[in-house]
Amino acid sequence: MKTDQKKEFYDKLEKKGVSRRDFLKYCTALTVTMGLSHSCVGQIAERIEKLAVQRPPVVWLHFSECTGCSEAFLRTPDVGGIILETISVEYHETIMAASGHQAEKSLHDAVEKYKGKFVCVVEGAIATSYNGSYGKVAGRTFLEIARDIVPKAAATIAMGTCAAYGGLAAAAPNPGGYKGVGDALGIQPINLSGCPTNPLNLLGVILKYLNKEAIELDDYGRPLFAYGETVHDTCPRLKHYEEGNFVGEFGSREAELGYCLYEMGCKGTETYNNCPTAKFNDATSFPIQAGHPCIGCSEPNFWDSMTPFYEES
Ligand code: FSX
Ligand code: F3S
Repeated sequence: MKTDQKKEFYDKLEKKGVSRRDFLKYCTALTVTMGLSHSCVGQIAERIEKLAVQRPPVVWLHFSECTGCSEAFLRTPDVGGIILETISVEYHETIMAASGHQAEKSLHDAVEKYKGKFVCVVEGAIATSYNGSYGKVAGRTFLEIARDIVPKAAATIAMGTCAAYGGLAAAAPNPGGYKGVGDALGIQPINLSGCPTNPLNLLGVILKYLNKEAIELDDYGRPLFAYGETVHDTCPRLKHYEEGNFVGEFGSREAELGYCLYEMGCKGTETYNNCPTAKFNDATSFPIQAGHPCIGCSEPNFWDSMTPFYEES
């Protein structure tokens, strides 16, 4: 990477309030998230710098969801800022200035211009019953839009549990026949489940993909680097659970965090995700650290299988 390009990249980040030091902090978090050793932090930083020159085109589709997955990265100034400097978002309904016919035109133009080259990120579930008539944008059903655009992409990422497995919209009785992108189209996208997805995992997948590294998936289509272990496996409260006495060593991080929440109905033991290490809100915290049991949000059908979230005792 040329020095002036590098400088431009860091200047842009600086304007977004992300210092070089912050950048390296997130490269370290990403390195851990990707299961690499600390000695790889420099390589990860270089890869992101290179990406910032390539800026792969991304077409981001919204179907049935709450936009929480977009919010999770847009509201994290640091990680979100890095993502927005390393990809070129050609179409994204939440952040684009255009609306109506103009927005439709920009979608069409982006797909034609980058046909076979863009990464399609899908957020939200797709209605399949009654020819998909439960969900439409600009007169076309989600199903029609997905069938038209997804095959033209170089790769498809299902962002969030809704896009991966149907999520909330697919909860029983699911009259609209909502499904995840993979099931609705009969393809295998990269499923980044979670309600919402951790933005760091999106960055990790984009890095691996552009580096032409194989992305190993689990049985549910999730990258093993991020979903290879349960939340429980890496939970900072685990010590209490293992010792069975629910008391951490005085002064230890575990003791500060408090007791294991298993008895409170925490689903961390059956939920695969890297929340305890990747964390949310620019690596500030995650549900269990904030004192709430895991509700299993990255598992298929969690709205049906992990509920009720609360019960009167
Ligand atoms: Fe679903 Fe994401 Fe939950 Fe919301 O898009 S995974 S409802 S956080 O926004 O899709
Ligand atoms: Fe979801 Fe559990 Fe992580 S609720 S955000 S998988 S701790």
